[in-house]
Order: sequence, then structure tokens, then C-alpha cells
Amino acid sequence: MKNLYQQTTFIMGTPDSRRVPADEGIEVAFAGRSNAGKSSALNVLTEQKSLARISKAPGRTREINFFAVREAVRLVDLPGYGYAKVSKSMKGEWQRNIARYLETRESLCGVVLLMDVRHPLKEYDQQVLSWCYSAALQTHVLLTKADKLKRGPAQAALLQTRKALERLHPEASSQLFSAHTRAGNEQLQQVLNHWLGLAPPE
Ligand SMILES: Nc1nc2c(ncn2[C@@H]2O[C@H](COP(=O)(O)OP(=O)(O)OP(=O)(O)O)[C@@H](O)[C@H]2O)c(=O)[nH]1
Ligand SMILES: [Mg+2]
Repeated sequence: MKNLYQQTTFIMGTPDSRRVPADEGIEVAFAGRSNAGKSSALNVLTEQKSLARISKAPGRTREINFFAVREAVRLVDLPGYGYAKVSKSMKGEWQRNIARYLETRESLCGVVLLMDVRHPLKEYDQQVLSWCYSAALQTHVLLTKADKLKRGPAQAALLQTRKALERLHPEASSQLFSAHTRAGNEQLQQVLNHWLGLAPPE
């Protein structure tokens, strides 16, 4: 399958959601708790080892990072929320930045919400989901690190999550994903192609 995301390049990173690239064209943001695997998923999607920085220590991505798939089509790696070890004021600042970005960004057409398949739907995840629903933002849930569970428990977690989504965001789609095995990568690409209006792979 032809990967339309391979040519993706880094545009810029900023800690301040007011100093972002021009709000033109179309973009999809990757959101989720710290350590959920956002940067890893972006690297798998784009088949680039270190496009987005990954760290064993949670809280690695402190900036909103913008990437260009092609002219006027962007992917956005958001800083993770819910990381306990940073100071309260810093945490508040991150969350305000993310909220402001999600609320005001006109070119934002959808949110990929990543959650560790072993700990889905934590409190703030639920808030983000409800918020995306009320803002009529298309949302796709990736249950990441699926390689950490056997097939049965992973499927059970997916079904349970879908059940909860009926309440929190009835229009959200969801899937299992693993950055380590790349399982689910094609399914993710199909969702993004559809949202971003990119030609379906040959
Ligand atoms: N086993 C497994 N580990 C993963 C997977 N995806 C990510 N990880 C690991 O989880 C850790 C965090 O991954 P990141 O991609 O940096 O997570 P993030 O959501 O970008 O984290 P922040 O930038 O802190 O918000 C790293 O140690 C990754 O190697 C996966 O699919 N399977
Ligand atoms: Mg990251």
C-alpha cells in the first residue's frame, strides 16, 4: 500500500498555542495522556524513525509540534496531558494551551485520541472526548501498545471502549494500534486519508 505520509516534514514546534502556523488548509491533531504513544504513532505513520521525538520519560513532548504531509495538510503532535510529576502550574499551562488550540483552530478537522489499551478512558480522556463531541470534531480513538496484551484481552478492551464511546462520543471510531508491531497502521491511514481528503492508496 502506498504510504501518503512518508514525505512528512517538521514545520515548527511552539510551547505557545498563540504562535502557530497560519490557520489555513487542514490538519489533524494527535492528543492523549503523556506516554500514550502519540509521537511513536506519528513515526510509524510516516515511516520515519525520529520525526517526532520519543522518550522513556513521560512528558517528553512539551511543545505543540506541526508537521507538513504536503502543502496545506498538517499533522500535529500535542503535548501529553496528565503527567503527574510536573508542577501544577506547568500542567495547567499545558492544558490551557491544548484547550485553546482545540477550541480555536479553524483548520483542525479531526482529533486522533490515543490511550494505552491497558488504561483507557481516564478522567481527562473522557473530558477530551466529550469536548470533541460537543465541538462536532471528528474523533478516532487509537488504543495503543496493543502488543502488551494478548489478542483476547485487547479485543475485550476495544469492545469495552466502544461501549463507553456510545455515551461520550457516539460518532467516534476506534481501533487497536501498536507502534512496535505496526498493527493498525493501515486502518489509521485510511481514517486520515478520508479526513484530509487525500487520494486513497493504490
Ligand atoms: N510496547 C509498546 N510501547 C510503546 C508503543 N508506543 C509507544 N511505546 C513506548 O511508550 C513510551 C512513550 O511513547 P511516546 O511516543 O513518547 O509517547 P507520547 O504520547 O508522545 O508521550 P508525551 O510526548 O510525553 O506526551 C516510549 O517508551 C515508547 O517506546 C507501542 O505500541 N508498544
Ligand atoms: Mg510525544
